[in-house]
Amino acid sequence: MKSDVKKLKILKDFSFWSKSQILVEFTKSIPNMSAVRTLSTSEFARALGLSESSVRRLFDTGDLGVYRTRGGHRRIPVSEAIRYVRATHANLVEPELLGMDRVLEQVRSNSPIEDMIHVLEEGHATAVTGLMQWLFASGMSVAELCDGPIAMALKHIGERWPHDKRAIFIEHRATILCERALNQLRLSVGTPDEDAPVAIGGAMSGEVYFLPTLMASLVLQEAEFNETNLGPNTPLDVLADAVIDEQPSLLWLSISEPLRSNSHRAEVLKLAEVAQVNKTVFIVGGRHASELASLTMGPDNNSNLIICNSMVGLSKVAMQTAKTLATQK
Ligand code: B12
Repeated sequence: MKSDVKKLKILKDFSFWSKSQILVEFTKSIPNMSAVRTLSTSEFARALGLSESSVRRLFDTGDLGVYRTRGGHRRIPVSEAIRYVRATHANLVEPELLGMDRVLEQVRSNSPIEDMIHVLEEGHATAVTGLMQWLFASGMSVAELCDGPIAMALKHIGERWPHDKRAIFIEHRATILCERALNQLRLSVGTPDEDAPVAIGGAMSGEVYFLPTLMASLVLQEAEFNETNLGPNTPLDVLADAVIDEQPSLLWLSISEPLRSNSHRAEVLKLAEVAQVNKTVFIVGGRHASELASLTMGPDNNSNLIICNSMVGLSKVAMQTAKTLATQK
């Protein structure tokens, strides 16, 4: 396993920020650098098997984001190192320097889902974060990571030990560990331009599940939207007002709990109407989103309301929306 990790090669090609953007984004996205795990020039060089002079050239050209300590030393946040590895298809010679040592100790199989189940059940925060970063650095998109290893592992955890009171402890802990790791991953995804299209979303009143809407926000960040996640338990009229006030290009709603009544459905329909009037693409997903299917059929068909069951689907809709907006400019 260890040698597989060491030979890690990035599989896919992705476009990333311009060089100058990287430097600007850095300081914007990391307000307190002392709280962020960083690498020295020599550690980064060792991690990627480069010479220190090559790394210094990357600083000079702006290909690698860096900041200086008060003492004038250059430091590279781990999130930036991961972004660089993913963007350039670089080999990771010493992944442990990027905090992936816990992953090497923890993972047992060649299946990301099995590995995710293992680290979540064990409850090791650094291993969960390390595994997600490793999969992301290997070329998996945030959407694929969410639909695949994370959602599948949580599904498995939810089905295990139905009559064991420890199951609730493990479920709560796994959810919190995923939240923490996804927020950590956010730093490697990067911040879209200020004039990027806007997306707003959340989950409606009564919803406890916070991961689905957090995932949606991260997927939209990856699709280069300026996203605002209002989280679970958001009244639908707050979302409607947000559509009117903020004029987002895309609105998302996650429905993980059964819709309790027809009035609940009617509220979503009202929101869909507000979205349509404001030319906002409205995308609804989640385990119980299909209960809205009747709204998208029949004479009241609202063409702006899309029901979709995956983060990969959300990503596709977001990219299509961005493309359409670009042609309208
Ligand atoms: C973690 C968890 C909890 C935690 C929640 C912590 C929190 N605050 O978030 C706690 C322990 C509190 C909890 C409580 C309960 N839970 Co629970 N829980 C889970 C678990 C294990 C994971 C949920 C999760 O976050 N999954 C990750 C998300 C991202 O996956 P997802 O919801 O499938 O979303 C995917 C798609 O739907 C889609 N998607 C989602 N949103 C959106 C939005 C858009 C726009 C798009 C495009 C796509 C999209 O993409 C996602 C990624 O692929 C699930 C198991 C499972 N199958 O998911 C059980 C599960 C949902 N829980 C269940 C149950 C029964 C309960 C309780 C009733 C238990 C009890 N007896 O008290 C309570 C009810 C709480 C409530 N008030 O509703 C059942 C539900 C069964 C059913 N018929 O619906 C499940 C399925 C477990 C099981 N197999 O029985 N739970």
